[in-house]
Amino acid sequence: KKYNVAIVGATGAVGQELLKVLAERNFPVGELRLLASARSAGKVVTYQGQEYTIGLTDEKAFAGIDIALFAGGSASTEFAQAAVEAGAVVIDNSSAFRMDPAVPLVVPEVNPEDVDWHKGIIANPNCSTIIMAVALKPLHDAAGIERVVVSTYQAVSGAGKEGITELSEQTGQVLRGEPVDPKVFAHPIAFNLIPHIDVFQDGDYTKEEWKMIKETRKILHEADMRITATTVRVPVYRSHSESLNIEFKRKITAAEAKEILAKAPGVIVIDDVQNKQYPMPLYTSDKDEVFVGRIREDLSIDQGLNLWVVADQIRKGAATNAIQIAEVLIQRNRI
Ligand code: 11C
Repeated sequence: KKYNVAIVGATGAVGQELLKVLAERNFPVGELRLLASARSAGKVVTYQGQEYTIGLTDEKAFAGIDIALFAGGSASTEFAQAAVEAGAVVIDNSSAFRMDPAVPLVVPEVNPEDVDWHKGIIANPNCSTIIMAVALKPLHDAAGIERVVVSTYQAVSGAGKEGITELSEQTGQVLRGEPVDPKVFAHPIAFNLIPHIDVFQDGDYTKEEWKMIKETRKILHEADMRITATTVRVPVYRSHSESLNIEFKRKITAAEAKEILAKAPGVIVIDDVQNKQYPMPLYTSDKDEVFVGRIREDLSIDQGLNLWVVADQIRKGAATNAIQIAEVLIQRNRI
């Protein structure tokens, strides 16, 4: 069976990646409908040797569509409901519905069964949340997580194509001794780190930090899990990195954790410190897995582990996860 698929926001960083991942995974696409805002509607793009004219996203754009992949942004709030009313299942990469109790928030390696209760919309979590959840889940199953301290090192492409342009331009400007003029980020990002992603909210945490806390609790079905986060933008094009300090209810050794993670779905362990082997964003980009290394016991507490986790946030953090959700929907007969 084939499915008619719409991509809303087809020209952005996530939209383009959705197209690549659909093709790579041989997703059973019937009709492919590429949609965007008025800014991009009418453009012609070539995909797998065929030309597609980008259509305008509006209420009428979803007739006959089975799966609507929303790449993110305000289109979700405006048009997701129209897509559902037209009979499509929406897989939404924006933050609009993630914390809605009536909407499943799904990472296929962690909580695939949550797709079963969808009512038309399934939310794709925030990229840094997905990457952390894939690494936490097998360890939580093994030893019970008591508390997580996470610090992120997030690539500029988390802010879209414009983030990449800003880092490239500023790097050249700094090297030439010219002044820089930050637009996408609050401060210069070339040769700098910015401990500020998205807007500041309660307790002086950023929205990105709150997403990591609240979304992880929902995905793991642990409403009270103690999690604290510091999210930082770094001058890297692609792949988010995360330092995790995890306290467990039961003792788990580094050797046990390595064994568990090596067998965990969607995880690749790269941890050979003698040979300087650990995950790095330069080498995890364009890959679908979550890479884990520097697995060691936290010597400051009795039952703790430290991990270094890296993954391509446009792939596993967005496009790949969304298409895996669509695959789970098909496997579980929920479409
Ligand atoms: C970033 N995590 O790296 C953000 C981008 O909620 O899907 C993704 C925002 C989201 O800037």
